[in-house]
Amino acid sequence: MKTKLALAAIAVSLAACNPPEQAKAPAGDAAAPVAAAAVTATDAWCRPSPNGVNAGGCYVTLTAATDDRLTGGSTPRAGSLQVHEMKTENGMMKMAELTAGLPLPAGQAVALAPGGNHLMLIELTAPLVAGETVPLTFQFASAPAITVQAEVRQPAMAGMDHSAH
Ligand SMILES: [Cu+2]
Repeated sequence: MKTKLALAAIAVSLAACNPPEQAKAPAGDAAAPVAAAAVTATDAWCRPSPNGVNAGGCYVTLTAATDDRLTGGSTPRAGSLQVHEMKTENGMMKMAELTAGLPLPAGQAVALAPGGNHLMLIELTAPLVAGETVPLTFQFASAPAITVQAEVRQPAMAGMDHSAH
């Protein structure tokens, strides 16, 4: 587990070393390799982390241009960022890491939202406080990594503060 997270962190650092796609793609160079189209991220936000809890849930909607997969991510605000799913076991809602990643079918907006698939920030460096902004970097099987700014805010629906996320 530790090793895997460390490797994921290394992969993120390597990806971060590459200049942005637009900067390095020479127009009209037929010999250039075909760059994987970027994934679009919208409505990134995080729930304020409950008192004393060292983890937080974040959400985003991702749209891939071609079939892709969200394989993981990172944030300077936490030790690790995992992709989780919610599933029912013996009548209980439980969450589990999507170790194989989350499929992103071409052109389809895939929403990570409360009660379903979500991003889990583990080992927060500090509590997530409403009003602040958290940078989240996502890695994909094909597309280049992207970084979005997630706003920390209460969920639109009140009265769900006791759900895990
Ligand atoms: Cu979770």
